[in-house]
Amino acid sequence: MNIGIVCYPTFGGSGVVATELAKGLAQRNHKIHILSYARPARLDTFQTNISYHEVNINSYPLFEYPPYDLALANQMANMIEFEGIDVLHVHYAIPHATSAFLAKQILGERAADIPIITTLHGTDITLVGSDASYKSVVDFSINQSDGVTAVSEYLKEETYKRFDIQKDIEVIPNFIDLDRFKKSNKSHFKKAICPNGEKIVVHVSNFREVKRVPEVISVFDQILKNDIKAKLLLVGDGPDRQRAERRCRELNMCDEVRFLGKQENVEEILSIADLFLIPSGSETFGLAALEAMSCSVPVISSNIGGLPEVNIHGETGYLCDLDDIECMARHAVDILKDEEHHEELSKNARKQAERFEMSNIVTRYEEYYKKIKSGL
Ligand code: GMT
Repeated sequence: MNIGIVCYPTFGGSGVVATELAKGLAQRNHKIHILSYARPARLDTFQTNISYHEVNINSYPLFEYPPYDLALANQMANMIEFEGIDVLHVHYAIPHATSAFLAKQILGERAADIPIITTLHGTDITLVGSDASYKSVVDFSINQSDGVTAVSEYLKEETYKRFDIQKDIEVIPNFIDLDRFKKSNKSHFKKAICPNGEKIVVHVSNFREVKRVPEVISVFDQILKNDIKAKLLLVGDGPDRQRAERRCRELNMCDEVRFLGKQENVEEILSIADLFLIPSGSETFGLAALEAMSCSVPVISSNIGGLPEVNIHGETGYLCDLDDIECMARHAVDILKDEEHHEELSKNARKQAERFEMSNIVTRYEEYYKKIKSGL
């Protein structure tokens, strides 16, 4: 098939899932056309069967806000027509599903049998999408899509609760490349960071408020106070970076915390991790947790959103109520102090990650494309 994939290019989950899906489909000889406003972070090397199209938005003095959605729709219409697209798969409802609807309207009969598939990822529903300024447009655009998928059961239910959706939503979860995300020997790296055999606690996110990075630091502070020698590696960057730095200064433990910024090869850092913390206030799936688990790292997360579908309490790690620092710290200390228990959780974490193995999920998307296309 000739498949158009539209996504945000950022390190955030939806862009990562879209790009990894593009790579998986390209390996199966589909021709993939990625459309975005910049080259996606995970599209870092040349890939046979993938072409990248950049959305051009020219500025004009009248436009205080350049109309990205229109430029996107225009380019989608061109792509469908001139590249012979069979399926257009957009990731994140806003504005991608809306622009896709417009592109299809522009082409009329010429695009009647080209399905628009929208994958809902999370904040497009739970935060941004539910905002009154966008809600009606999101409602409309989801209902106009020919196929709709969500990355977890939680997100599916939440979408039905928050919007007036008449479509069936198919749950196709996030996935993981088990060969890339596996524990590998990085002992030289571990020694450089922890010369005295300290434990390594890791958090990876885009440091938005919803990720609760200062809370990660508070949990880590409790770990140190329980006489565990440890280092905290914070991977990523974003708006809460300064608040996080302030929290570690207030707690007087900045020497034990390393801010590593955005990293391409997260699997190398996860390979030396003993524990992964993800205390998010909202998380429709938690791809970062899955990446950690695939590298055999136990996870302590909040008990919200789609996280319980990924992290299994008492098996692959622990889940605590939102903002319950004491609970997260207690479990963290137990895990880090008990090697046997740590070993068991690590094994289970990897096993659970295997349920989300990439090629199975890529097959599910392929089948879904065929099903929706044959219904048009
Ligand atoms: O979590 C983010 O800030 C990025 C966000 C996105 O929309 O790109 O991630 C969402 O989609 C990911 C991929 O499907 C999910 O794994 C994340 O849980 C979800 N984030 C939130 O719900 C906050």
